[in-house]
Amino acid sequence: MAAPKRNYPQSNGKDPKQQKRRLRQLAREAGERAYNGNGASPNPPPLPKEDDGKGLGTLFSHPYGALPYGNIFMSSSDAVRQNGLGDMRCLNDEQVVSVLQFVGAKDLSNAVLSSRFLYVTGHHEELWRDLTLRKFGSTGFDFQSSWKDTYVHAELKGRDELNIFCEHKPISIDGIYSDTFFRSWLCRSFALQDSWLAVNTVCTENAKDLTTERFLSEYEEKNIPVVVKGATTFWPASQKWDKDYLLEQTKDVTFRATSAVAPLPAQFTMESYSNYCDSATEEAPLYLFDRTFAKSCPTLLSDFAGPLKNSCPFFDDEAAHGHDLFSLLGNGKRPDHRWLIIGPKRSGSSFHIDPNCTHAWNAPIRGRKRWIFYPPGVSPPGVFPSSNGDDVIMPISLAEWFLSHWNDHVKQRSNPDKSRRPLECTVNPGEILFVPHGWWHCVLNLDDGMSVALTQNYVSKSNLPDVLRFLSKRPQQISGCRDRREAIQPDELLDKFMARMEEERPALLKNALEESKKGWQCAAWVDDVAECTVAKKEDKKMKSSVLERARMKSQNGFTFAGDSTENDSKGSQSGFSFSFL
Ligand SMILES: O=C(O)CCC(=O)C(=O)O
Ligand SMILES: [Fe+2]
Repeated sequence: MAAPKRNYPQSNGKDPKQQKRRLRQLAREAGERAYNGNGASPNPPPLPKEDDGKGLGTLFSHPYGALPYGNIFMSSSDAVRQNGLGDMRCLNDEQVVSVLQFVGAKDLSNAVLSSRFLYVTGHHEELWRDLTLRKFGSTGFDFQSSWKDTYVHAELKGRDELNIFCEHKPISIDGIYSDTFFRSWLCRSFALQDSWLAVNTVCTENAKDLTTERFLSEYEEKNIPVVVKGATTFWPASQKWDKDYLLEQTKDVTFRATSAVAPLPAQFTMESYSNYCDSATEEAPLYLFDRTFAKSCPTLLSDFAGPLKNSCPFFDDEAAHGHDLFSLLGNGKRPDHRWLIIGPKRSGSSFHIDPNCTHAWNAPIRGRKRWIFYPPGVSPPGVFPSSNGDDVIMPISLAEWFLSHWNDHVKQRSNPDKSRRPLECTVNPGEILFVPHGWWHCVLNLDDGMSVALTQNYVSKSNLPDVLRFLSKRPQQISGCRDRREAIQPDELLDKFMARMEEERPALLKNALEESKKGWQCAAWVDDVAECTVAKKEDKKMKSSVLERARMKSQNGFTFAGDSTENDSKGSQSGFSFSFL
């Protein structure tokens, strides 16, 4: 395993002997710290710093001391890596992490003791998250302040050793130059920039001034988003849903949370998920997207379902204007349509189009949400739908999208063709957002603690022609029913829906079928694949490099959006396959 002798750059002018002495000293100190108590460092890394007074904090240094690779040129050596990896040094850092993904908890714990570089690599949060989810994901676990502690805690549960369990404290190591570790850290701890929140181009209305007629004619029929202010302020949900209430109402219930980059979903109690939201820092946090809460926690449903009819009559499920036509299929049989969404700061939904050609509303109850919309048929930067629309590739996390595609996004704001410009807004508790069908959107949760929201998807008169066309032309993209036996399956959905419409709303059906024959009314879907905007020449070069990256990431455990195991619901965080075309 001995590394070959090499001359390392001496750019900082330090004496190599002195350097060696320093490293030996460091190793001795690290050994002493490990011996003296669970690896606790006498010099813990800097604590999170609130830098702008608005609660949008920055964690500014990597807890294990990793620096971007470029810093190596200011250093005298990369011996920490070379010596620490031995024969594995020919692998790049992502590959080293991939190798460690095959290692069990015991071996990983031993690996972290074998060198400073493996100490840092072996504490990569995602490795311990995956071990935890594989072993305890389906039975549940109490989230501690890190995934490693969570694993150890779950493993020791019920055993005497739990009494001597103490929190792991990272040791900051000199000489770790790694874009892999630094980028991942940046993506979980970046400060939310003021400029990301500065532009608000989505229309707004006051609930008291917005009649159903105006909502339908000015927004739903034109298929444009709108934020309705003061719409949910008096919902019992808005008044009551603090942490204690949610814990009380959800006792004995577990919720599923997923992340497109995690190998498996996790079952959380609300208490454990709340702890997770308070302390987890991950690039793509597990997002609680629960479609069963109305059944498992009926009080939560009653805290908004009735009041919605009064405060937002245009979203009333039973309104005469034919809102929520899928309800004719019957509860349980219809595709999933209602979700409780909870996540920590920086969690959210990567770019997607909502399922089955539906419209939606989304109401944040606790915590603000930042929304970015791209019009139907205009792919957001960094997002590549396949030409048949079955798959959507967004090989990076939501965090990395903000960090790396922001400038492209800003350019799109001044696209000479106004109809291709994105729209954006921050939605606050008390407000409700209309999400029209076919629009791409991504959502970032902005505030500390648990962000809690409700969302419901629907088919109404305005999108019925497109929905009928979608069910007939894109059956492979139908979602929200495949993993539930009682639900109507994709091959029957169109027939059963038309039959129920024929019984209950024959005139509406007749009209919609006529319209539907004329073609798609929303540019998100076209019949001729050649017309697909993403196939345009200028996108091609970019697309192939992104595909290559996505391929590499998928080998390293990242998923293609279309590969999501959650191909069947709205909420798999960045694993969306909701379709285009
Ligand atoms: O993360 C969120 O709150 C947004 C979810 C979403 O995309 C939706 O409700 O359509
Ligand atoms: Fe959505």
